[in-house]
Order: sequence, then C-alpha cells, then structure tokens
Amino acid sequence: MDIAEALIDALQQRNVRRVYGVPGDYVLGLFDRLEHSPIEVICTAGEEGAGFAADAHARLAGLGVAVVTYGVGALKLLNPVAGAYAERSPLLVISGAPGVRESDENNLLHHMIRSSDTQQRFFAEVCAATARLDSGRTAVAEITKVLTAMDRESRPGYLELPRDCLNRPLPWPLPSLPRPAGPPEVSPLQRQRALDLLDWMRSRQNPMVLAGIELHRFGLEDALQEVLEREGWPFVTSLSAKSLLNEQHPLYLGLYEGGAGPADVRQRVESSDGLLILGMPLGDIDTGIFTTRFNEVGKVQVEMERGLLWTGGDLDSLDPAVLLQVWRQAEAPGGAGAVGAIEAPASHGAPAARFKAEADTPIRVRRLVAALNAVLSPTTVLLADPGDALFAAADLRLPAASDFLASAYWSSLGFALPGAIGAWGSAPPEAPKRPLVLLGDGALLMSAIELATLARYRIPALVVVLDNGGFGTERPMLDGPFNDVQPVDHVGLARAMGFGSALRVQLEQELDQALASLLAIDDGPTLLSVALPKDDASDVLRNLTAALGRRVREGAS
Ligand SMILES: Cc1ncc(C[n+]2csc(CCOP(=O)(O)OP(=O)(O)O)c2C)c(N)n1
Ligand SMILES: [Mg+2]
Repeated sequence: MDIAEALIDALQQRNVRRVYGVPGDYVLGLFDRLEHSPIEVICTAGEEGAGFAADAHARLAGLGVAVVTYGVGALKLLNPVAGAYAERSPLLVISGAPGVRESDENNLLHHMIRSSDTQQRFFAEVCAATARLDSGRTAVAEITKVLTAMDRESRPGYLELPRDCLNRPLPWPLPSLPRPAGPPEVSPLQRQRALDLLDWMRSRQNPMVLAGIELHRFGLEDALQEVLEREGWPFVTSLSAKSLLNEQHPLYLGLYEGGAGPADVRQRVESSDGLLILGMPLGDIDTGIFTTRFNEVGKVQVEMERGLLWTGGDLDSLDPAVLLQVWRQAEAPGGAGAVGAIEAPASHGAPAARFKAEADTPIRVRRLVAALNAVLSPTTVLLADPGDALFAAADLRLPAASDFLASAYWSSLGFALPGAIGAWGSAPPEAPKRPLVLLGDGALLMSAIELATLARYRIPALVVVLDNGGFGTERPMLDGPFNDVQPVDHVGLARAMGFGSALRVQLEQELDQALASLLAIDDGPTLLSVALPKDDASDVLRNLTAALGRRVREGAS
C-alpha cells in the first residue's frame, strides 16, 4: 500500500463517496487515482465552488472533501475554508504540491509563494489541524491526526500531498482509523451541575430553549428533541440553526432573531423566566445585530467554547454535549408536565396554505416566500445566500426532514449555488435530495460559473434568483452606484450554461405556474428569475439594515 491508497482508504472508511475539485499539474496524479477508486470526483468550474460544495456536503454528512492544485487553486479555497472554520463545518482540503525532489533541486516552481510551507501556514489559521504527507512512515498517523482534530472541533482540516509522494510505500499495513468519539465522559461535578440546572429549569413558570447551530454540528438534535419532549419545554431556534429540529413540531414556536424577527416570538422568548440558550454563539446576525433583551435573571447559556454561564455558577467544561448526555439519562419529571398546552405565536401561524395568486400584481418578496412555502417538500434542501434571499427565507416553514443551509454567520455571498452541488452529492442514492437555491442577482453574478456544474451532473436543483437590480441589502445602509449590478439575462445565461429550462416572471399569476412547471422537471437543474421592485425588502432585512446602517454611517461620516 502507498500514501495515495492510504488516503483514499481513509476517506472510504469515513463513508466519503464524492469529493469536489479542480485538477492542476500538482494534483493530476491524485485525480487519476481517485478516478480509479470507488470515490466519484465532481469537477466544479472553480475552486471556490469546490470549497462551498464540500462545506455543504460536510454539514449534511459529517465530512466533505475538496481536492485542488497548489497555490492558485488552494488559495481560492481560503474564503470557503475560513467560513467552514467560523461556522464549524468539517471540510477537508487535499492540496497537491510540488514534489519533494524537484523542490530540493529548484526554487522557482510555478504557483509557489515564499517557501514550501507558506501555503500550509495560511491554512493553519483556518483549520483544526494541518499535515504534509511526504513520508510513508508517518502518513497514516498524520491523516489520523487531522481527521481526529476535525471530529473533535467540527472544523476544517488540511492535507498536502507532494506530487512525487503518492506512491511512497507504507512500511506496515493500514490500521483502521479511530471512529469519531462516542458520548463524552461525564465527571461528578459536571453531572451535579447539569442536574442542578435541570431542577432549576423544572421550577420555572415559562421554561424555554433557544437552540443554536452547535447542536447541529455536534449531532445533538436527537438528544435535544428527546429532552424537550420529555420535559414539555417549547423551543425556538436562531436563524443559522433554522430547521435544526422539525419546524412542524408542536413545541416549536419559530425563529428568534432579537429585534429583527417577529415581535410576538421575541416577546415570548424575552419574557421567559427560564431561557436556556443552548449551543448558540451570540453573533450579530443571529441576535438581530445585538438587539436581544433577555431577562438576565431568567437566562442561562451553555455553549461549546465557554461551557455553562449561569448565575447559579459557571462551569467551563459543561458544554451542550455533556449537558444533554446527563439530562437524557435523568429521571422524567414527576406529575403532569410542568408546561400546559403550547400556543404558537401568530407569526409562526398555521402550516403553509396553498398560494393564491392575485391577478396582474407584481411579485413582492413576501409573496414569493408564500408561493415557495406552498411547494416545499420533505426532500428539499434549502440553500440561501446572504441578502434578502437569506432573510426572507427565515419565514419559510420547512417540512419535517428537510434541511436548511446558509453562510449565515460568515455571510459569504456565493455559498448557496455551489452548496447545492454538495447538498445533492451528500445524499445516499436511496434518499436523494433536491436543492432549492435562493439567491440575489448580485450573488448569482459571483457564483454563476457553477451553473455549468449543476448542468454537467444533471443535478435536480431549482435556482431562484431574487432580481432587485443590485445589492439591495446595502442600499438602506449607504447607497450609491456601487450598489448597482449589471442587468443580466438570467434565462439566457442558464441556457448557455446547459440548463434545459429557465423562466423569468414578473407577476404573481406567472410565479404560480412557473414554480409548478419547473418543479415537475427532475432530471436536471432549472432556474427561475423573479423580477422584484428595487425598493422591496422583507421585514427582517429592513430591521437588520436599520441596526447595521447606524454602524456603517457612523464609520462613513
Ligand atoms: C463575498 C461577499 N462579498 C460581499 C459581501 C457584502 N454583501 C452583503 S449582502 C450584499 C448584496 C447582495 O446582493 P444580492 O445578492 O443581489 O442580494 P440583495 O441584497 O439584493 O437581496 C453584499 C455585496 C458579502 N457578504 N460577501
Ligand atoms: Mg439584489
């Protein structure tokens, strides 16, 4: 066995069936090896696309892989990998590199910057661990080190493979890789504090859980659901954790977004006398730009980095995984459940009704969301780019089992379209996924090359473009010609990229029919370009940009 085989074997042991990448001379040998293995290589149009595809795949399947060439290819991954670091997604980068022998002989090899470890040092900043596979003796230990750190932190990793090292032999047979760690060990102190907190929550008049994205990244959804159902506690989620649990669940009250979200959900959350903020780092986007007004004495926070933060006593080591482990094993509460029937806030409302188009009415964002709500299916993976695509998507109520992916905290444009490639690619053949991509006209221009990849692999995605003639999110903060984008014939663009069907709509009655006809096509991608008024925006976008605009204008004046 040699290094390339060991690497491919390690990926297979982790159930990786597809990887994403763009070849170059430093990595062609590895592409050839992958081509002759059971792993399928999805060739994206650009490396940024490969990175976002692998990120989306990682979010859904636990490990996603991007394979690229040295320097020019790898550095185009820095944005997706930084986003995966910030949003805790286990994305593995495999980069080719100049051969060890040729670098010894000559310094001026194309794509090289400064010294042979410069690229690895860039990635060290945005990865849980990095390694260079240049020795058969250490390769397996290095691969194991990187994958183990990725599991522990749920963050990216980096492996660099010099092109003359692929066939370096391993001196001993490949061992089985350690499996991802099981449930955490719990110390007596952790257990005691977790049980104290459970008693406290049970003693509250209005207990509630505000659930965040870490619960998804560390696979804690089932544990959370079990505890919520046993205790009868209602829950809300942050925007980035949208659809963490079934959004049709009777205990679900909606999305909480501080001052940016619906007032009635906010009132319920902020008046709780037992609010557990669980696995949710309090970043600006998830808190409606820091407009939360929690009831400070009735609030407790438990998160990965800082553990338990509670007036009853902090404990660094009590993270969400440990807490839920103890709670899961705790005895059920005595007597009837503490909480009576849960009444959902009006804004959360009833499950989506049929969309009834108004005659001769131009489409507005709110109505586009209503129309989409009526066509979501359990196999939908919704991907939304920052801009009103993301903020309006907050109002969609997803069916059970469907997923929502967004670069919500990192907020990079250009995630959603290539993310659809990875969302599709992560699904096993027996349970296929249909991506629904929502993105603005600006975001489309940044990622349009990946339309070709959707067409090449006949991925059954529906791409919905919210065309408001530019950077609508930025206009209320500070406007100028820099917020305009070139008007583009989206239908012509999609067809040129190989889409069989693409439509443009302006009126509600066209929207209805267009969605039905495009969703009926499932053997390749389709695109719907939706003309929206330039000054139209969702309520969430208006509220967020009002808060953010004050900060922007303070800096500009
Ligand atoms: C890679 C990247 N570049 C720039 C930005 C800043 N930015 C945030 S929203 C936005 C406007 C996006 O325009 P569009 O996709 O048309 O969506 P809209 O705001 O009009 O809904 C920009 C430029 C960003 N988030 N990511
Ligand atoms: Mg726009």
